Amino acid sequence: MQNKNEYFIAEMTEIQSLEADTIKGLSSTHKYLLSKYFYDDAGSSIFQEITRMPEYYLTKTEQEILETQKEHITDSFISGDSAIDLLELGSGDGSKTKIILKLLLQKRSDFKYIPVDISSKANCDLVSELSKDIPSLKISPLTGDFFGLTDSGNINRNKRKVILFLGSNIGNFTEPEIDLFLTQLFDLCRKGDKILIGFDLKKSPEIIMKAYDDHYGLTRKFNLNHLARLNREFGADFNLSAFEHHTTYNPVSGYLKSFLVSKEQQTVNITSLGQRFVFSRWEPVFMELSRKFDIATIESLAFSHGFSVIKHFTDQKNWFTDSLWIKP
Ligand code: SAH
Ligand code: AVI
Repeated sequence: MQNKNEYFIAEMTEIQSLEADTIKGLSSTHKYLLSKYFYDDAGSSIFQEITRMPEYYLTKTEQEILETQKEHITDSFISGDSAIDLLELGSGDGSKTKIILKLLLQKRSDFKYIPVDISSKANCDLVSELSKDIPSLKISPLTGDFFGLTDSGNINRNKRKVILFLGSNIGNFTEPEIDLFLTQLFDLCRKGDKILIGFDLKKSPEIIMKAYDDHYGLTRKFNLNHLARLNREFGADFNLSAFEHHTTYNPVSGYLKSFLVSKEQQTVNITSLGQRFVFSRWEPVFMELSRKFDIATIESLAFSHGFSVIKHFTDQKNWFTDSLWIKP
């Protein structure tokens, strides 16, 4: 039975859209898979391991920003008298968000936290963690693709809102996806609503490469888990050792791209989809974009989508920014 807190894009369950997107991506001239499907149960725990690697500076850096500037950030959320819905898109384990939630709750008790994530395990774990750690928090999780949120009828449009999109999740979007996402956010917001978006900033390519091409093999495992998921869920016969993980960074565009490259000519059968796909030797499959930004680009994204920038909360090294926008 469908859980009332689950919503789907275009009437499709996650598994139906995984099926359609897999066939589309692997049939394309330049093969690709979508990174939003990285986060099954196994993928969500590999991601948590990634966030604990010293080289994956993003989590620690954003944590520093939230810790050191939490007073200012929470004050800016509660200006005015109305109760707020605090929505977090792609909340994951919410570990950094807790910093904000705890302080916000001390300042105002009349807000509801609505974590939205495609992974139902991530949501379940988050709810049980938060109910132990912050028992008085009102929490109302939603499971599904945040791109379907505006049409899902799950959001109270009359309520004042603050929307969090942390962790540089926005870096995983293509330019058209950023456009669609920001257009949907603008539509979801009322005048005066605010959004806080985490952007990973351009920095030394060496530092960026180390975060995504780690010597523990965790990012490789994270990418290969997508193929393992297709083996588990659709009876595919991907031989994981026949693929090599490869990462590139372009300091001009700020595009960090991850690929799995087929080490040999091979045919993969996806039994329950009735599909077979041929991979040439050294044929790449594009797996994920993790884009890095600069402040000028962030400001132009805000303005071109109708938002005004209130402030960029940055860390000491200027490696990351949580950028606060308002719908004027
Ligand atoms: N915000 C957290 C987690 C980042 S990992 C942090 O900063 O650490 C990205 C999270 O977004 C995962 O939990 C994943 O399941 C979720 N996610 C990715 N694509 C999504 C989509 N299209 N809709 C909803 N959730 C998504
Ligand atoms: C969730 N997202 C912002 C991560 C990132 O940095 O792009 C996912 C990730 N991919 C590899 N390592 C971490």
